[in-house]
Amino acid sequence: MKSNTRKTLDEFIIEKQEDFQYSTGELSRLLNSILLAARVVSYKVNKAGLVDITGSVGVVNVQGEEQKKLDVYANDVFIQTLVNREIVCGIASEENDNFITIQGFDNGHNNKYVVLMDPLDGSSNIDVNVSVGTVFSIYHRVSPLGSPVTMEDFLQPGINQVAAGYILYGTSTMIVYTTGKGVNGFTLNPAIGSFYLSHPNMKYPERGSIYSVNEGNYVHFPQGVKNFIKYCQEEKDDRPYSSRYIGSLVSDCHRNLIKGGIFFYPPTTKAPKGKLRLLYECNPMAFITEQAGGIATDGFKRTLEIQPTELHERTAFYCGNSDMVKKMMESIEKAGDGNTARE
Ligand code: AHM
Ligand code: MG
Repeated sequence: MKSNTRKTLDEFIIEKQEDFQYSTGELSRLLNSILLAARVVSYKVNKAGLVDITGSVGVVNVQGEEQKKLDVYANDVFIQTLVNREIVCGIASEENDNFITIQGFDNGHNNKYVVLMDPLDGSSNIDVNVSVGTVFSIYHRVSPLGSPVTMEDFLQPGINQVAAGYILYGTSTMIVYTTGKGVNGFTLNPAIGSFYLSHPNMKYPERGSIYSVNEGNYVHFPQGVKNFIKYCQEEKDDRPYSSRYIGSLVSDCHRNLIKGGIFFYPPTTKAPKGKLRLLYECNPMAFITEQAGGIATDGFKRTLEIQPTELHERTAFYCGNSDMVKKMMESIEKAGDGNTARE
């Protein structure tokens, strides 16, 4: 009998086919397309520093080739892979102002799914050799099959996600995803190009002991958030907790999922609604967080229940171990100054 850790992602997807809500194989093929693009991006990320991928867009290098920032490159790779395979009817990306409409092979609009993604999150970390990630979200379209996608297909609350995941380009490349039946993580063997099940059924530890926030923004945080940080630093019971912040959402959340902790990006004066994007970053992370037994909220409301009103909408975001997120919410409520940044 094969051990779990030897199972490839392809084998896992085939085995779990019946878990997929609309089990025609289309979602499996879509996930496989995302994996293909992830392998290409992973290869390129690993060569950062060796090739001209940290330069600015529009600059022509000595070979007469256009230099591309890695986030633009990743955006192109994911979009082209999905467009070429005609597997989705629309894509919205953090890198693009508007969503893209994709016609199927028959020139119709008969694909069921839309993908929303941040192709390379935390890309400023690339120049200093720190982990970055891709975050993606998959929804069933709400507009009728056969017609071009509409804004309503993309502005769905996160609760409607059919699948979501992230790819972490770290010391190894991993994909962690959910289809609403738990969370599983797979690690890429770069020599073979296959992802292997390395983290089955991921769950937050019972208690968290890490808090992750950009504390440089402390003076601008709502009072409840400040009080929570002070609570984490207090010498009492199992505290003080450890502060860990990479500044790369995928890496910070991934570490907290494994070790137990809370990640938060509250509103600041510079970003009064928070910095992170509801559709591309928070919703997929919230889906994974909940599936792993954690909580994701804007401070008051479950992230997955927020009704988006625009593609690039931002939100305050608190996610991680349920004990820690509950404590944060209590602290925000007790302070009574809402979720607003301080001047
Ligand atoms: P980006 O989408 O422009 O890369 O920004 C998102 C990133 C997240 O990965 C991370 O959590 C956050 O920005 C860090 O922001 P800050 O540098 O303000 O702490
Ligand atoms: Mg981002």
